[in-house]
Amino acid sequence: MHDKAYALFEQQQQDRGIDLEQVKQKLKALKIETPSWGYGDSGTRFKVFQQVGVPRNPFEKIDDAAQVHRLTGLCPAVAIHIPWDKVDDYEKLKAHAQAQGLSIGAVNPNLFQDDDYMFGSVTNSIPQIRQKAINHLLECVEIAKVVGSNTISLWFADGSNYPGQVNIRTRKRWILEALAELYQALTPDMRMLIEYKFFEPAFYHTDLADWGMAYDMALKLGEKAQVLVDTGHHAPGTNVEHIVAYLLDEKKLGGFHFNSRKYADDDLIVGTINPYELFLIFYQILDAGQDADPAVRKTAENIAYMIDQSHNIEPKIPAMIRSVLNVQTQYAKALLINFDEVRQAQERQDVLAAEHAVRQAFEQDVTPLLAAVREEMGVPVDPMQAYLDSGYAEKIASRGKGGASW
Ligand code: LRH
Ligand code: MN
Ligand code: MN
Repeated sequence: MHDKAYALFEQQQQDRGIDLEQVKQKLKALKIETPSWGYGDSGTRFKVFQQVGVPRNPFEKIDDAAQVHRLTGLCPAVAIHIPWDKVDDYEKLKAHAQAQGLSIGAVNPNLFQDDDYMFGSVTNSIPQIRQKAINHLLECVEIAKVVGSNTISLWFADGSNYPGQVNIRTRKRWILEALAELYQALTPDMRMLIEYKFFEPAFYHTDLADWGMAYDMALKLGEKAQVLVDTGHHAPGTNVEHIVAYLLDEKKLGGFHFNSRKYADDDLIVGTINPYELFLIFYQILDAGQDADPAVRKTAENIAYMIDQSHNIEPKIPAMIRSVLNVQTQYAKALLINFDEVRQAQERQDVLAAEHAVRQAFEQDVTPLLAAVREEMGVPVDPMQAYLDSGYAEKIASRGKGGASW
């Protein structure tokens, strides 16, 4: 059945001028990091529902991430958040991951859940609190060294609720000062990713509110600082793929936090609300991957793809599997764009033909392609069904309720 469907698909793509071997190679190289916090209990400000089988500690979060990787072949790294994933022995955490074929990915400092940070962390007007926040950033570099991670992923909740509450320019300087100290502490193979968000938890101003502010910081800091685009961190209507293209061209796009949003920073399963946006993001990345400038191509190849989602009512592991499969699907579709056709239409200024060339790839059914790729990768053709059949959910039920939550 697969063979027949694949043979037809192969013929169709050949007729469209697509090199399927190259497409398959790229699909096999796709890596998506999952977040440790996506396996724990989380919710909204109204309620955190406790689910059965939720990991009780960072080691069990890694076990669940390993299960996602075993079934999808897509997720060999797991991001950690400190202190949510604070342990006494980080060597042990690294070894625990390695024993299951995983590595520890981005280390995320947490500067938003300590009482001291009520009025800001690195932007607090009290110097001792700013220092405490900087010390935490430096501590995360040390943790990254021990767990073998080369990425520090930063997001600051700092902001204010009312006009006049703070001095925006002074805080801008403090945030750069803190980032510069962190930058100095990075080892040569490390990079720092600066994530922006326009609101929440602060509702009047956020110190790093948009890609321009994050870019400005990254530019001032140097090559090892890049911007992280969390797809949920934009005002409705924002053209995220334009931001992606701009940052790629400036060699400043470092990573993504993929998730879906309908209204705000909803952190829903990736690709469930606007899969076309995800496809168009990959279109920009693949286009930059063919740029004449090798530095742009290198930037496109070094993007850290990460999931950042929280589950309130969803079962955690299937929700994560759904997300990574949706990323894989949209990436596969973007790989089917005939870029020569797009370019030629652009040169002719043929608006409709250019749009058609892009959309046509989105409309392809990639099921046979993904089945073939999964078979060749030695993972189940239907990872979700394989999870449901695996007995893993029944096994972890013995953890009971009341696991880790943020
Ligand atoms: C902030 C954010 C950031 C945090 C994560 C838990 O909204 O996207 O990446 O680290 O959520
Ligand atoms: Mn994020
Ligand atoms: Mn977020």
